[in-house]
Amino acid sequence: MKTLAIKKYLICYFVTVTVFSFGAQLLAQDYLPRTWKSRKVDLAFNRYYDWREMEAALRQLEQAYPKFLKLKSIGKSYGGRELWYITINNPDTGAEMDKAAMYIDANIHGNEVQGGEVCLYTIWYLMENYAYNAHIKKLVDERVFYIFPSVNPDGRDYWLHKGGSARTSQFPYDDDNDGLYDEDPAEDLDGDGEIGAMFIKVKPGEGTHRLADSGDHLVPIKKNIEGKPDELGDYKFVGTEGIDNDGDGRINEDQPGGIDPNRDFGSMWQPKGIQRGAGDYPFCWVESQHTRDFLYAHPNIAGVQAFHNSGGMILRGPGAQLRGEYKQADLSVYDAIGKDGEKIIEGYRYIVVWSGLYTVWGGFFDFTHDLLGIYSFSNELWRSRADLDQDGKITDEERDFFTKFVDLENTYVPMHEIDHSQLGKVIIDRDVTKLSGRVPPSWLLEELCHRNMAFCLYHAYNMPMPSIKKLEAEKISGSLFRLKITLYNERIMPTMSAAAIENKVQRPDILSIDGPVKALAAGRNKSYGLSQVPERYRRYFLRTEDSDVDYIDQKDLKNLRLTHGIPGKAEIQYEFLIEGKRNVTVTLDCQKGGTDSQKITIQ
Ligand SMILES: [Ca+2]
Ligand SMILES: [Ca+2]
Ligand SMILES: [Ca+2]
Ligand SMILES: [Ca+2]
Ligand SMILES: [Zn+2]
Repeated sequence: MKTLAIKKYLICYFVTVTVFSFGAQLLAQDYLPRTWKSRKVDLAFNRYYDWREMEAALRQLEQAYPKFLKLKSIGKSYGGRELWYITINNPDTGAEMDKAAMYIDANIHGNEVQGGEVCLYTIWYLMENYAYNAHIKKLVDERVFYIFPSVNPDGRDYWLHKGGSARTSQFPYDDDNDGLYDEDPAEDLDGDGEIGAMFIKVKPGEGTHRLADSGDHLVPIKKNIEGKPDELGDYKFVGTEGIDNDGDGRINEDQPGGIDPNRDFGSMWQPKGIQRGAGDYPFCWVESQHTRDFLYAHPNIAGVQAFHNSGGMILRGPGAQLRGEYKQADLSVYDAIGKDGEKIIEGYRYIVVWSGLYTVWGGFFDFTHDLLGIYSFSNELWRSRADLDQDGKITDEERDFFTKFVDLENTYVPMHEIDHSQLGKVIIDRDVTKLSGRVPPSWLLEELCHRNMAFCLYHAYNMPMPSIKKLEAEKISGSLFRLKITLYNERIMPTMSAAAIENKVQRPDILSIDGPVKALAAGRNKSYGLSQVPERYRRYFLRTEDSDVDYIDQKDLKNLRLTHGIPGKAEIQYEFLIEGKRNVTVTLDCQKGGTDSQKITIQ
């Protein structure tokens, strides 16, 4: 009997594991809260995923949550990798295009990998918590998410597998202008997956470096105030790890690729003489063509986040001063979200690219803000935790202490010697592996994922949420009626950004009346609701002050174009002069925020 019982148990267990993919270990954890106990997909967020592993994780999530998740590709990268993305939509609460959508991408710079894990965490977290967390449920029910864990998977895999320089696209590019393309890549000569720095031993005084006092790594020699050496160096830096493949006397001077994909977008674009890393023309990179086409096909996108590293920044545009500052109405939206972002992501600063970082021409979020009218942020992920006394500066001593006694030298690579085919005995020294510096140590990755996801969710929550609040019909005389329509947008973002209005890049919202009645005149009630609009939001409201002029001249008054959209956190009212006593359906149709319909009987 005992054997039989065990067999039965094993069969049940096998079926459970196969059908539901529950981890064996989780089954037994009855003491955990239900949010943990019922997890369907067990993913680790203290590690990095290469593109094959990322695809497997995304498929696992899609299989566990088929109702909400769809895994698709927008096309292939230059290197032939699929550009995967996940759509999160609850079909029970409406069609995808009928809700405001949040677009999140990562890793456009191939070496800036951890945004990929933030994306994966976001999908995983939203799904695993949907059934238990009312706020998450509301977000998933109200919004759509398009999540791209890497828009440069060629660069991601190159960096994870080979190391070294992988910021750019992998599209061939002649960095040193010798007519040859990518002819001198770095080589991982010692096979440790890292591209280190190479040094040769020289006579004292001829070197750039010396042995550190600890004796286990090299440090640059100190220089005096005139820039002259203050001590004798006996190790000379000769280049990054690799050989001189083309015999031009230089090492690793033309590595794979060279076009900076985040200088390739067709907004404030400049050629390479002005903007280093630019291609021959905007959108010359196949990956950015795919991204652009996806964005064009999804006018429901109201929020954009593009993850980079590093430095701990919540960046907004513009990328260049020449663009001029954003309109006040847009600034108040950016400020409201960005400043709260500083609270959500500990230690990050909300800053403007050109003034707080550096000038960027042809950057992704200039394109999404200016040419698509989308409120766009870009987070520079990860800020070192080695500022132990929290005075805002990290000294060498603090860094060494952190590495040794907090990170426990997880990323430490001892200095070592190799035989170089061209240079003889060469010292390779790099202090730390690639999984440090620009990315967090593994044990801090999950926190980074969570906080940055939380910021994206805050951004997504504050996308427009327009609705028809009230319909009233007043009889004027006979079959003439005044129809009053009160519209409400309960969130911070307006349905149309000032950039979208100014650049005419978004179809206006449409307020339509469907039914056998005539609309003789229509206009916005300018004085309506002004006193109810909080002082700080009046600027959104006042922005629409000339909109009645736009639509009164319109030929088709039953489909009113609200050319200034609906301001954030505000109510506005439209009035129609209607002839006819019938049932009518009033529909508000916003590209960014969906549709709302209500019926009224006019009598
Ligand atoms: Ca070359
Ligand atoms: Ca190159
Ligand atoms: Ca190496
Ligand atoms: Ca060379
Ligand atoms: Zn970057």
